[in-house]
Amino acid sequence: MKILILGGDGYLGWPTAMYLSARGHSVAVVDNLAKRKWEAEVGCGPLWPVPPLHDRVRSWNGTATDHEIRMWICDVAENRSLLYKVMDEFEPDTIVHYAEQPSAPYSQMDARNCIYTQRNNVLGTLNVLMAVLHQDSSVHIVKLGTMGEYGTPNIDIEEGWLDVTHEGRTDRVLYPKRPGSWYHLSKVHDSHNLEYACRTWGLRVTDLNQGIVYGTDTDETWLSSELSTSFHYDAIFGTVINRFVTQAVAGEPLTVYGSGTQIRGFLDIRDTLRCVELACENPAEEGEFRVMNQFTEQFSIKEIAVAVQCATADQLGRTPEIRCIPNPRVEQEDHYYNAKHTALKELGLAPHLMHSETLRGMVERVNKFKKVINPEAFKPTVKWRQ
Ligand code: USQ
Repeated sequence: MKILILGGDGYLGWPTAMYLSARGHSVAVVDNLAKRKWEAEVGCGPLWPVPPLHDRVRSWNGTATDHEIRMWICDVAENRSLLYKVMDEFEPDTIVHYAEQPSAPYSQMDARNCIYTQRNNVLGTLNVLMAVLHQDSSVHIVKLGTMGEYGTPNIDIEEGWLDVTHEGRTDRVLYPKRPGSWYHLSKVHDSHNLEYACRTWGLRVTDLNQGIVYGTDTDETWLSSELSTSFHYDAIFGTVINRFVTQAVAGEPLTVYGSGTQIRGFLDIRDTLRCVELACENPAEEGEFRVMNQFTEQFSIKEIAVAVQCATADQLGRTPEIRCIPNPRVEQEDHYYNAKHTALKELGLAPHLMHSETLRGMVERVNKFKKVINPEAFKPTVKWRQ
């Protein structure tokens, strides 16, 4: 299958490209290298060096393997005509769309970042829809959405759709969304635009509402340090488990926001790749807007902190402190949470669950870079109410 990966320089985009390439798919990546600019803007960077995309592609194509990944530098949100050219030249069967600003705190920093995030994400996705319509409307779009689109409703979370009975009549509607940041809202807008395009133009779309990803490596990143993917631990781009592991290694307190009773869905980075593969290999029907909730387990933030604390004690022989700090975000801390997530398992996902061995492996890997950890980067500086 020919798979075009938009956002191929990112934490997930790059390992996805290698994973699918290694399994015999013809893969091309597109990126505008914006993540590296955002990092420079907020003064943070990945824990270990991440070679430029050109070098990683060269390394994958030349020295590391027999496979070839093609590459285009293109801003999906700003350069629709170049995206059309890429589509005409590569003629993908499937597009995997990761090319979005992925950070909730970044989107909450100020007016500029709020508007930039929504503009970049919403317009980028619209351009992808137009590019498919321009080239071949049977191309399957696999779009990375987020579990945060749903928020924390007081009813079970379904996989994208809800059967509603009202005043004696029933209908199947998009599940109501109540997200908690400008970033998460941008993905809600994407979902609505995608569903409309399926209904109106007969496009085929899979929206993968992904939970919080953790992990440092995949089978392909282990092949060579030149194939590494980025690992962030700062308060803007670092996700909670990756941050807690780095804080624990640095001997700093684990920063639980608020009571830590808020519950989220999580998954191992290796499962992200498998889920995307399953979505590509089992495309949505013509005109179908298919939604799958992409996470494997749900935990409270406090449970995560305790698991990282135990793994650190086992691995390094010392117990990090867990510290509840005032929550910089506006989010429910005590709430009901039961999110369905059976669709990907039914397609064949066999999850890597969050065993202590996985966390110990992360601690071991991060510990090799202990000296370059910048503790200043742990402090949450973005406050939702300001
Ligand atoms: N949290 C802490 N301490 C920290 C960092 C975070 O307690 O030091 C808490 C937050 O308050 C929040 C939870 O951990 O309740 C998750 O925060 P996060 O920064 O790990 O994740 P989030 O902002 O929700 O966004 C991340 C990714 C995003 C993806 C999303 C999936 O950055 O791209 O869409 O996870 S989900 O959260 O399921 O929507």
